[in-house]
Amino acid sequence: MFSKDNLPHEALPLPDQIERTDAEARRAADDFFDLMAKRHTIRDFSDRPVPREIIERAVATAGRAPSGANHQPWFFAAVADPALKALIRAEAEAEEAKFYDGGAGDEWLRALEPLGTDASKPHLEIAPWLIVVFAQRWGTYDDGTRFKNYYVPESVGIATGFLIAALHNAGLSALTHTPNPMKFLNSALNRPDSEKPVMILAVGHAAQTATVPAVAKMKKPLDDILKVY
Ligand code: IYR
Repeated sequence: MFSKDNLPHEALPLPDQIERTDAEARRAADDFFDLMAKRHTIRDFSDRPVPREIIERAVATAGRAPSGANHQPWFFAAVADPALKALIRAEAEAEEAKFYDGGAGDEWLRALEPLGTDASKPHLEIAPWLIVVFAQRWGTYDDGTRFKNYYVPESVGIATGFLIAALHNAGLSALTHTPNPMKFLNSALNRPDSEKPVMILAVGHAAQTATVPAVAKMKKPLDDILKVY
């Protein structure tokens, strides 16, 4: 992280301003809705490789998200190495086995029934990439001193949303996977204690035979999520 010691406020004219008429804006809003409405979380991945450059570009897009004090408190570990994916799968499945064996509690397990999930996670090896999202609880300057980060869960959540949208825009599918606890990812990926694993995104092309649970198509109507004042 760059030092902010000698970084006074300086106002730049808004770069890259996009000018649209209301009609153009409406069309753009509709087009983006149509694109995003076609995004589905899947668990059936093809083993078709995905070039590293596409993953890099999508993570660069995530890095354009807004963040508390612009501290960008995120880190993404992109894993293609089969041995490392196998290790992550084994560790995740060990946690998931306890979860599905009752650790989650009845209400949570009932809530998951329509999804049809269980402790078996072969997709963690089949998907060509696993992107592990870390939240940086605190940061360090280049000289090693610590600084605070702000609104970390919010910032990392927004960046992860950018990432999922960027992957989808590139024709890739993703699964947001959150084994609990995820501390094993720090040792597997050699990340410092300052970083908290937030989720694993399995990323790749959907298998031809991929399915989604019917419940996933039941989205709340706009009236339930928006009130205009
Ligand atoms: N982490 C488990 C359980 C799970 C929890 C939620 I909340 C989901 O939306 C889906 C699954 C698993 O991945 O199976």
